[in-house]
Amino acid sequence: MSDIDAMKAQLDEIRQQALDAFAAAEDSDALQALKVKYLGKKGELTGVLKGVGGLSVEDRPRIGQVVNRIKAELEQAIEASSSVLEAKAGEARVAAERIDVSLPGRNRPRGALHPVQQGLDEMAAIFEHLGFEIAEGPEIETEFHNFDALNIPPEHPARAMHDTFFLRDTEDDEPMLLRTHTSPVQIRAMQRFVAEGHEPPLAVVAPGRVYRCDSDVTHSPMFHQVEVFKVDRDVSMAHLKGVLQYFLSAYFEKEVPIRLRPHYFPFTEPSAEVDIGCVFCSGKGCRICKGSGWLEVLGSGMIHPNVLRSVDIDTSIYSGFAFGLGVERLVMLKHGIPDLRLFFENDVRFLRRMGA
Ligand code: 2NM
Repeated sequence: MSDIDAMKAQLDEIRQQALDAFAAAEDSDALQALKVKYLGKKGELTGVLKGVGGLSVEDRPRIGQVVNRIKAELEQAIEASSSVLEAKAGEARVAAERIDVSLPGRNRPRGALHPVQQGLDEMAAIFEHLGFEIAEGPEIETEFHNFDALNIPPEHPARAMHDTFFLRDTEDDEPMLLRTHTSPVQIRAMQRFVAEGHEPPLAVVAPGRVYRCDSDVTHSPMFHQVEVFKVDRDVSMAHLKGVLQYFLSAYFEKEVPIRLRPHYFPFTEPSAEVDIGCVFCSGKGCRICKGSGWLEVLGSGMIHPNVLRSVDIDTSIYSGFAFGLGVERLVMLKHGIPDLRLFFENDVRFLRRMGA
């Protein structure tokens, strides 16, 4: 066999191998690698051309022609294989992404506000409607804001370790505690108001978490309060009673009778506990109201002059009313919830039934 025939046979061999390999390529990457292997600068076809020096001058262009023809053919074959592979990849993608639009949708269960949060929001909204400003403050408090400023003397039983969670009590540090009511928020609101140079009227509602070292069937060591006060010239018990009447009827969404009974709080004078006509028996007397026809719902009174003095409000000009209530208790009465512990168990069946 002449040199040129041997070369042609070799080229044909490469051509056939390449065509078989292209047809067998599994993806575009494999095909790209084969393109380099056969048609690249250091590829098989180029390799054959290096032997062209041993041919006669007439044979060299002939081999050149053969190589160019095979090159063109292989390039075409790669194009064709490439289209086939791309089409296949496309089909695979469509198959993988296929969705059955006739299947029922996957429901995301809707979340709901905790019933205590709903109660807080409803109560705050009623007071906002009456023109009270919402105030918040720290849950970790000083003895001054939680006790002294509220006319609660050092020997008062509420200060004992029994009721208050003290956080720090060293010789050099100021003792810190978890607030036992939201009144320190009221004190801070009054202090800020005075420090900014304003003169009353000032009307504030303070909703929030409070802590007492107390835990049984009707007491949780963490619960929520809403406290309200108004300070102005000539504020009287009549204003207190009017606001209470409006608030309690708005919250219970019906006209509820109220009554004030004399009581004692260190931070108010005079002080009164407030009852509503029993919402379960309409005042006829039942198990819930223990036959009295009344339910105790909150504590109230006229802000003690010592409290106003502690925040530098002039008691010869101004007076104020204040009251405070336990949110859990009011939410329980409104919705007939039988057990305080339901609020803290986070049983989703309870939360969902109360959901809003
Ligand atoms: C209550 C009962 C009576 C009260 C007093 C004040 C403040 F800071 F203005 F003096 N805030 N809340 C108050 C008064 C709270 O809770 C049973």
